[in-house]
Amino acid sequence: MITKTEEPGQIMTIERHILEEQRHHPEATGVLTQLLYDIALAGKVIASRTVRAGLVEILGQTGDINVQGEMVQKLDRFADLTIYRLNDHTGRLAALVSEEDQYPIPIPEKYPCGKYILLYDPIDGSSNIDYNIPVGTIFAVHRRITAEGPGTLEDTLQPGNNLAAAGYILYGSSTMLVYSTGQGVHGFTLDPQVGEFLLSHPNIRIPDKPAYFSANLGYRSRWSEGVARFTDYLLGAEAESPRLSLRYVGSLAADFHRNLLAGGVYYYPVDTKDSKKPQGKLRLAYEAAPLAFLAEQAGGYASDGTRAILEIQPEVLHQRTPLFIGSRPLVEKAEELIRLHG
Ligand code: AHM
Ligand code: MG
Repeated sequence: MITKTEEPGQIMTIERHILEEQRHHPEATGVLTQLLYDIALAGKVIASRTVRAGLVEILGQTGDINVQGEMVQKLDRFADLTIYRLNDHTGRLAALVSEEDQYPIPIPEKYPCGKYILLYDPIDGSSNIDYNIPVGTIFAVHRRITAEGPGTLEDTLQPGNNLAAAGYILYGSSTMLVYSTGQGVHGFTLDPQVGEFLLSHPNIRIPDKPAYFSANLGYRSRWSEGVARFTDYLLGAEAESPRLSLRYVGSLAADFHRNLLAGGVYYYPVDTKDSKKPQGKLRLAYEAAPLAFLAEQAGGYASDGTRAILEIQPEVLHQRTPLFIGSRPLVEKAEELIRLHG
């Protein structure tokens, strides 16, 4: 007779997976495990709302009131509040940083402060919401630098190399959560009937042979000579150019996810004709750095065109950066052409 422990077909929930990851760190206290689980819960709540995103205007006009007694909100505001409310009181965080808030968000005085900092973009690709195109949540977790008390700006301004964990939740044809604590990259798909994220993509590695490239070619005339040459290379201008297909969703999490699984490169360079944004569009702390962490964990690479994203020490909270991310040889090719041509 087969005993229960020998029975094949174990279901790996995200909770169990995070717990097993924790066992690789004997010094771990379980706080990070719980924090990641809180983020997964926020992902489930946000996912349940994304399917109603198109109804917001209609429901809003009818004065629909939600359980907190508030008017129905736009999805990005809802996602931002959901992540905050599931994390402000747990004693695991010293501060939060949201794309939606100018300053670090303190933990209310009535709750204890913890040892982690959570930085997040609640809805990345939010311009896509109105068109029913996938969007994502991107998150980054740092250990605080200061010893105790409320988190400080210094705690929030850390290079990607210090990350304790990072990941994203993709609200697409299914909802996926992909994360890393520095032990590889693991993907989970939300089973809407069970209401749980189940391991569907263990140990993701970027394939050696890339398939796609992703960039907004509408801006091509605004890019530097090096980036223009990189684009020509991807379009097949050189004999040794890879044969790639172009795919650009305009939601970083979605474009990154595709290239992570299929191999490829996403880039959002400096707009040389927009002097107001000398550093491109994407934010270092909660867009570029967490995805760079995942890319490197999956055997890829991320650069600002001259140096590794993970090495950049942020100077201000919402610092922007050019981003080239995905298969290592392609990102290094971009660096080479930028080095040669600017
Ligand atoms: P957001 O966080 O305000 O949504 O902006 C970030 C998004 C990325 O997800 C996406 O890759 C990029 O902006 C698209 O920008 P563009 O429309 O200029 O191509
Ligand atoms: Mg964003």
